[in-house]
Amino acid sequence: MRRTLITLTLSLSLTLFAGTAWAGPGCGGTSAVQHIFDAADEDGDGALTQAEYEGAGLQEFGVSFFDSDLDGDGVTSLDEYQTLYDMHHPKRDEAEV
Ligand SMILES: [Ca+2]
Ligand SMILES: [Ca+2]
Repeated sequence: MRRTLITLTLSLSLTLFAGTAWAGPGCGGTSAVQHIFDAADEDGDGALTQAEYEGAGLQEFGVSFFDSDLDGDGVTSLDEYQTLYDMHHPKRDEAEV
């Protein structure tokens, strides 16, 4: 039940977010999110399996693997992780992260 609510909320956020996100500052560089994601993505396929996600301890930031997989395809993509990250880290200088 809770997951459904989160997924709906994230879907709405993602829709609003998609139009402006990629024009913002930090575009073109390696962001903190990308860095975290790449470190967790052990096989480098651009998606985190549950084993990779939990192996990197990402659930300790407060979002379980199942909540991070927004579209339910069984892996967490960088876009999904970025969306979650932005929700939990309201806009501020990425250099502080
Ligand atoms: Ca992977
Ligand atoms: Ca997914």
